[in-house]
Amino acid sequence: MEKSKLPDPFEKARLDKGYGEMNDQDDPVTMLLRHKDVRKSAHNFKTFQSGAQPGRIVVPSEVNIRDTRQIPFEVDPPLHGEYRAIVEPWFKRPLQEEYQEKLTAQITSLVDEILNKDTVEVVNQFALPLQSRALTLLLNTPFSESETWISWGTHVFRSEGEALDADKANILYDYIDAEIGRALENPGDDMYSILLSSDFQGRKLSKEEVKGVMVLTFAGGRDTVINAVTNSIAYLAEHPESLKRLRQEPEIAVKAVEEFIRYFSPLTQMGRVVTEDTHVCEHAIKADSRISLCWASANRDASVFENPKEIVLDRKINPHVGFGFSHHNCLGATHARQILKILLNTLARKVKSIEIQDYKENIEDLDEFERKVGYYRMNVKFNKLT
Ligand code: EMZ
Repeated sequence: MEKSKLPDPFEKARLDKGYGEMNDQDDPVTMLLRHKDVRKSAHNFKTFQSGAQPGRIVVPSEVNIRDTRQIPFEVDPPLHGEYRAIVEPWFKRPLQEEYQEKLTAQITSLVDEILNKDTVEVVNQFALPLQSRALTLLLNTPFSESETWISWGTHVFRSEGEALDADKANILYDYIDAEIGRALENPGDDMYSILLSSDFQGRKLSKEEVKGVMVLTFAGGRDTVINAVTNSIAYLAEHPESLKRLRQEPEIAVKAVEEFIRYFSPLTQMGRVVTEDTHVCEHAIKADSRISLCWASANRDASVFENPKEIVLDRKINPHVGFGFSHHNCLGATHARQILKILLNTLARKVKSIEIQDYKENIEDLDEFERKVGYYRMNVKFNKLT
């Protein structure tokens, strides 16, 4: 099998019964596997809520390492929409030309850097710095901050081999508290200052609310972006014809990004807490238990996607749910899409071929299922286009 393949562990269960079950820290999860059920349930915030105890909709649950409610992620409508309206314009800035120019400059310089090396460990020497540096643009903070964030590794709540790491989480909380303190004392045009001065229901956002948005911003787009970048490189290594096609038809990068997000599904699933006894796929679900919307499974649903196991670079119809679905769709998606598009175009312009030397896969243990999400490490050699 190709090394860059991400197999679909859900196929049989999706076809047979439509759901899977996993135990997560004694708070079991019924995973919805079909595209139709995932979308329908994502809409139904009354029965399937996000605004439960902070951390509970995440799988693995973060209730033991987090009290701060992530905003707008862990809030249900109608309040959700009010918060979202405040943060949305800020998260749409990556559409601005000036923003994209800065992002292009960052990515170009990183690609130039790796082209001068013999071997590159893609996760830590490329994807992580790329994500952290780009985050300085999203937060509008000094570039030098990225050094601190890089030192935290690929996930702010997890370490390799450890699903939840409370010590690590505290480093993030302390950092954000300090930054909020700094912004209060000395406001500027960074994201903390902008949020602290935002009007919400006739008052300013509180420190705790701002912290909630910031924790989401640091946590939500980190391992997901890193996995998307690393998986893209693995794919291009094994598909030089795609690299060539992107060079000849740079305009297809927009479609390629969507297809990569569908195929990689960087976030496997997101939970909801059930508010009343109900049924999914003829399976009874009790109030106060958890379900999950399994984006990764929905994105391989053959009743929606032709050849779901293949990457079709310019797939025409692509209603993937890789960025979630409905009102909670990914707030960082605009930023993530720009990063990936610029990355693909930059690699196509500068790289002739990529050779994978060795790697260690990151496999999620979902009880009934095991899912490859990316790599802990991947050593590659980039060959320059001359
Ligand atoms: C949460 C989540 C958001 C969670 C869209 O996903 O991402 C996870 O990586 C974090 O651990 O806290 O932010």
